[in-house]
Amino acid sequence: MEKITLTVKGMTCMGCVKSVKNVLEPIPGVAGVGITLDNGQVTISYDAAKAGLDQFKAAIQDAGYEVVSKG
Ligand SMILES: [Cu+2]
Repeated sequence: MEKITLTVKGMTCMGCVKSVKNVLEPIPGVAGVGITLDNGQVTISYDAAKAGLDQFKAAIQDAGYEVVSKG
């Protein structure tokens, strides 16, 4: 199981947190999503054989948020 932390810009309330969670959790291979609203940190636990960064980025961007950095 891999774990990655991304910094996401644009989340301003718990609704945003929920939106981001909702687009990441259904991705096959994603085992868990943890989000800290204060600093925009999104931590994803996933199976690297099934999912990856490009997919996470695309999903977050499609939801209307910006991935500003990895780590
Ligand atoms: Cu919001």
